[in-house]
Amino acid sequence: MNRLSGKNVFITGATKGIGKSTAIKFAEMGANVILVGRTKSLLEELKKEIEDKYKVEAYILELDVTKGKDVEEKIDSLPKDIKNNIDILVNNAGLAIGLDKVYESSMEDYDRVIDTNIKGVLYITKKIVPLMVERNKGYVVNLGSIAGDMAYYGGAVYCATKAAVKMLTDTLRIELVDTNIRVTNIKPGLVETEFSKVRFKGDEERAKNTYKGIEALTPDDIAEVIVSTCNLPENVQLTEIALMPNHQADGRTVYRG
Ligand code: NDP
Ligand code: 8X3
Repeated sequence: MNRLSGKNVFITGATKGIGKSTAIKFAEMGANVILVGRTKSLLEELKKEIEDKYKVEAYILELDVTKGKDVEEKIDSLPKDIKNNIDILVNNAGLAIGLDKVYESSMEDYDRVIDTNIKGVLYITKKIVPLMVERNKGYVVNLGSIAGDMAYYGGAVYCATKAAVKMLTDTLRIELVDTNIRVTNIKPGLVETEFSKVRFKGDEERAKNTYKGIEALTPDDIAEVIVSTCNLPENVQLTEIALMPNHQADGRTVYRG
């Protein structure tokens, strides 16, 4: 059954990776999408692809989620009937930087990861959830990670931010318990995207090695899980979902053949 046709879905970090695949899968189901990211050209390309292929509406917001004032203003700039009728929010934009020891990482790197993965989620949530509360209707999906459940060498700040996403997500679910709004934390393991290229500041070789010898999850795999979750009957709320490739058992245990 398709419960998503005609819904309006707001997706941060939609220019590539998990966010882009998620936008396409929602559009395939007949949902309109609001695509958020910092790279205008990629947003425009995706909007065109989605509108041409799926005949739904795609809106673009060129937006850095770490800038609270811009978050408010750009969301306010959406057509009123879209802004006031956001059915699904996917807080996906996020990143990790480096794998250095916590006491050897730079303050700039601490700030960038914390600002994007925690404050970005908060700013977007603060702007959109009240609109859902007003309608007593909506779905919030946050991209956590198995990194939020288990620390690993060099992962201090990233793991801490994803543990924070878990707590923010759980708190939101508690605060919305008397509403029809559902809240889910999606916690993937290794997904092959540009995540590692960003983490290793453009070092393609090092990024590739992250996924060497395993069949990593793909952005489409995660998108399928997100879309299927949001398509469940309205009384069903999956609180969190951890998913990993077959040859990954937890944050540290990977079999590379
Ligand atoms: P990608 O690097 O492929 O995509 C990240 C997306 O986030 C891009 O669209 C990027 O767009 C956007 N983004 C980054 N910073 C900002 C910002 N300040 N404002 C707006 N958009 C921003 O990574 P993934 O698709 O892999 O990651 C998506 C999410 O999934 C992240 O939260 C990540 O932590 C999580 N995750 C990823 C896993 C993996 O193994 N890949 C595993 C578990 C969780 P642009 O640069 O154009 O702004
Ligand atoms: C990304 C997964 O294991 O690279 O959240 O931290 S991992």
